[in-house]
Amino acid sequence: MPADPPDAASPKGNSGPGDGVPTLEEIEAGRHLFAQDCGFLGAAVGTDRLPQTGLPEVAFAGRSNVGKSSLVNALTGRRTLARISHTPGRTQQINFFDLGGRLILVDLPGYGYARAAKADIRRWSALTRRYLRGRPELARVCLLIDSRHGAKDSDREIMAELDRAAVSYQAVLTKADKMKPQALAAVRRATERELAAHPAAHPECPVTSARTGLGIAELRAALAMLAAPARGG
Ligand SMILES: Nc1nc2c(ncn2[C@@H]2O[C@H](COP(=O)(O)OP(=O)(O)OP(=O)(O)O)[C@@H](O)[C@H]2O)c(=O)[nH]1
Ligand SMILES: [Mg+2]
Repeated sequence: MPADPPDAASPKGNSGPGDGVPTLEEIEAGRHLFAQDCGFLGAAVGTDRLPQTGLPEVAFAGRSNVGKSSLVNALTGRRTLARISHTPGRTQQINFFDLGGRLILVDLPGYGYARAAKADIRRWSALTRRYLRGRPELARVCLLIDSRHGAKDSDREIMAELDRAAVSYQAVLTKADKMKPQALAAVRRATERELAAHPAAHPECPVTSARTGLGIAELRAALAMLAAPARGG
């Protein structure tokens, strides 16, 4: 088996938001944004009206238990902002968080949890799909993928839907602390290869751990590029 190539910067360089390796300025902009106050704005369930903020939104999607709520907490440096659970399917509503009046973080219910009641699955997925399809404010979906498992068919369904809706998305590998470096590099390569076939997907797939903080500063930098400018300069 050939050796894994070193994790070098993308040869394409910074070709767009979230691509390549962030500069120090971008890392600092991300740190600054995510150090702002972050408050719970509200939740949507069932056929609720979705809140209107006029701010760009970044949504965190992925299978149940993949680590969506944990990633929101890690990004904002708060342990208890988004609820974390040992029970898959915990987040059953769309939760909106306001980050410094510049960016809305959206914690979505998970999909693909086999043991959840059918009615629950229908309710979550109808709400989540409605949100993902028809949300002009939605600047980016972070599609979280457990690095131990790689992309599953349920993730592929969501990718296809995001492609159809022309919603910009990027895959983010989670729970990297559970993986050996070589296996992690392999799952990253496989995921990036798969993303290359999806028109609305960013080509790079950052590796993160909410537990160790790996990749969090870089993801903050990528997401800060989507935020509204700070008020008053
Ligand atoms: N080792 C490790 N565990 C993690 C990490 N992120 C999340 N977890 C654990 O994974 C479980 C699920 O995390 P959540 O953040 O609740 O996952 P979720 O995707 O929001 O789950 P649902 O809301 O149920 O869809 C919890 O036990 C977390 O502690 C990580 O980076 N490393
Ligand atoms: Mg959750």
